Amino acid sequence: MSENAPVDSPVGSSSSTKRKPMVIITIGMAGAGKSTFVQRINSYLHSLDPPSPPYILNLDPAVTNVPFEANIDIRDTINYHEVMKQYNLGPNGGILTALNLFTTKFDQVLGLVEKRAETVDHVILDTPGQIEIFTWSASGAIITDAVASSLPTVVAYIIDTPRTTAPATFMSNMLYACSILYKTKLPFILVFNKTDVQPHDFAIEWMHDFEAFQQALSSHRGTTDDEGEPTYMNSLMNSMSLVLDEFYKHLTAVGVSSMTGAGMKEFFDAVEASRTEYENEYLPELQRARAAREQTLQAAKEDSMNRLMKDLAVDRARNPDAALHDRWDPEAEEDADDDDTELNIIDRSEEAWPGQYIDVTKMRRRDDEGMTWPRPG
Ligand SMILES: Nc1nc2c(ncn2[C@@H]2O[C@H](COP(=O)(O)OP(=O)(O)O)[C@@H](O)[C@H]2O)c(=O)[nH]1
Ligand SMILES: [Mg+2]
Repeated sequence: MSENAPVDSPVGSSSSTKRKPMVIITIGMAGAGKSTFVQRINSYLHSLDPPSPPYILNLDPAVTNVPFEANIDIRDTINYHEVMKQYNLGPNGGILTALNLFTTKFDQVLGLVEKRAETVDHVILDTPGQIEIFTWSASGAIITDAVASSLPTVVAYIIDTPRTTAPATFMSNMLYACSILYKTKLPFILVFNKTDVQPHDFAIEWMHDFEAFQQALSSHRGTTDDEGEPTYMNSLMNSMSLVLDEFYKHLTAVGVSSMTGAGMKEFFDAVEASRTEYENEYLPELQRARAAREQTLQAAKEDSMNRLMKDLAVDRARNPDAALHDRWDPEAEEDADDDDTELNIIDRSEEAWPGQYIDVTKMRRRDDEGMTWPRPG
């Protein structure tokens, strides 16, 4: 903490010095409690003194009722049932396609979020129930990258604690979390939810002491065969627990109950710590990657320009007669219409958006109309 930070200064709260809001992306298996958790943090932030209402985005097109009031709801833009019908898809394909269609409009969503950045402290994303739809889709990656390059972002990985008490389940859940961490490279909080049903201390112990985890493994039914000998799964997991040990060092774990509201303060402490991590680690990396990309692009441009010039020179040397005629002739230009030489770029960004309903499911080519998609089987 720097000593000259304007902690108690009355001018510290003026809008010009306001910190950027933190974006919290909730990710987790279906039924882990993502939506309930979003509802809980929403009511927690409202109950603060002074209240600090968040800006909430619901990205689950298939949810029938969300337990919170979303500021932007994918369901306002896309009718998931209509998508399933039009594209002849099942539930998962429908959710994925709906998310893809929504992502084509995400720049506008981001614009709305950025507009509110002056007034809110938290932006919260609730993701579709099925984890893989968000974590392993192009649109999930586009949305994550878009928000993370605009605002400080943290991933809240929600875990169904009562359902992860078996060592093998625990490990697969941790491996999944690990894969998301390495994919997004964002600050990461493991949120052990439903602690009202099952306290999460066993998980903390396993994370801090891999010998305790290996002990649990060897005594658990599922990992020994009929004679009580460890199965191949057991030894595989034994070695993996050593690998995961490194992963655990990079994240924070908190226990919460979205039902009772326990652990909310700890969660937001972890969110604040993530802000520092984002600024010190993610942001420099992002800027470095951007600069590198810019440089590669510039180098490629220069390279192709150089080659073009070289080709031209060779061409002229080989064919001096043609080169003599190959120059600008002011006479020939005389009757050319000057107006045609300028390209008109049209800026449509001024067109109405806020609140406008765009039914992107209707954005199909004309000749698509009436087309029937082949059905397997
Ligand atoms: N006991 C308990 N149940 C919870 C808690 N959080 C969520 N649930 C329940 O878990 C189920 C799935 O929650 P939901 O938020 O829809 O999960 P999502 O699919 O991850 O969005 C619901 O029945 C919730 O009531 C919690 O902290 N404690
Ligand atoms: Mg949900």
